[in-house]
Amino acid sequence: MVRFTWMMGALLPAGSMSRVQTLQERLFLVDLTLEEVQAENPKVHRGRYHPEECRASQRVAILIPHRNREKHLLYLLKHLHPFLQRQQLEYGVYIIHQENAMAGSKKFNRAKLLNVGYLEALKEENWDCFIFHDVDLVPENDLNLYKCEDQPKHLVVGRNSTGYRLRYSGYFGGVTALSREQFFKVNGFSNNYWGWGGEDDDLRLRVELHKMKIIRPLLAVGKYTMIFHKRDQGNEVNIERLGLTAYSTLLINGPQGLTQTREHQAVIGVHYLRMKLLHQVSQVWKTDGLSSCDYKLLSVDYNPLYINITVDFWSGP
Ligand code: UD2
Ligand code: MN
Repeated sequence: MVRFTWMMGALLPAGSMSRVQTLQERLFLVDLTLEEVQAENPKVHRGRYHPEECRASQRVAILIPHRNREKHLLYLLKHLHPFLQRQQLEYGVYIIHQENAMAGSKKFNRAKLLNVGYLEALKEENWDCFIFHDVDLVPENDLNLYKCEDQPKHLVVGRNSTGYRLRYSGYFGGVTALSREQFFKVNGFSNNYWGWGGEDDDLRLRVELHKMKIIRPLLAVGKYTMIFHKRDQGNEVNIERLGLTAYSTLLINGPQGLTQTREHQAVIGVHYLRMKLLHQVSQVWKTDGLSSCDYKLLSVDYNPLYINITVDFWSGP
């Protein structure tokens, strides 16, 4: 049984105390247990739910990449299940967990895990829509629909930790919704992004290359609370992807400087990144993605509130 002893104050983002406080208090109860969340969601079986009183318009798979974030997962499950049920969705929640048994594969690979989630989930059900979902992002508005549209959708317009603003115009991180066909068309994510950063921009470029247009809900609708966290071990900034400016900062200030100004680095690196990646993506998207996603499937476990897929990867830094 997992018990949490977080101080509430540590979870509260500065500048938005009163409104977020209510939400955080409701969501992030310090003594919450998985058993309690299960008891609150009796209609979810083996990670899946379908509405009884109507037929859902889409079958939606929620894919959550995961390693060492059990607390966040618990809080997300608590909030997401009732949220999805209020939207009368037919859905399944998949956790894709990265194990590190094999030598040389210690770095986290969010994008590759999400490719695995897509491939494995389709073995169980012909899901219409896929939601690629960070474990630490909690949607604040029920009108933010977890379903796919005729164009790829970016659902995180703003989050508490960045002042509820879109970080930059091409931003495509956090939570995205692509139909089975849209994701297949772009050959999924690249498998080559080890560590933090870049994989979301790469997916955006794939989408744009295929003449699709990213859509977003209104800012008031696309609001999220990100549960406070520091950078994980094994998910250090992926320097190659950050671009020249960020790299020179690294040379001047050392890795510590880069870590401390992560958000800023991501923004200044993005122009260089855009050109560099666009150039590469147009050449490699066909051979780097779903079609080349090799992994070792260690287990598929059915928990009451989610399906847990554990994988290990052969290569990586
Ligand atoms: C941003 C993006 C995220 C991704 C990342 C760069 C937002 C809201 N999110 O997240 O989508 O593009 O930058 O890679 O902008 N994770 C683990 N264990 C780890 C490391 C990561 O479970 O050790 C998972 C987890 O689901 C987490 C996600 O990967 O939410 C993204 O990692 P992060 O939360 O550390 O990075 P963050 O918040 O900067
Ligand atoms: Mn995060």
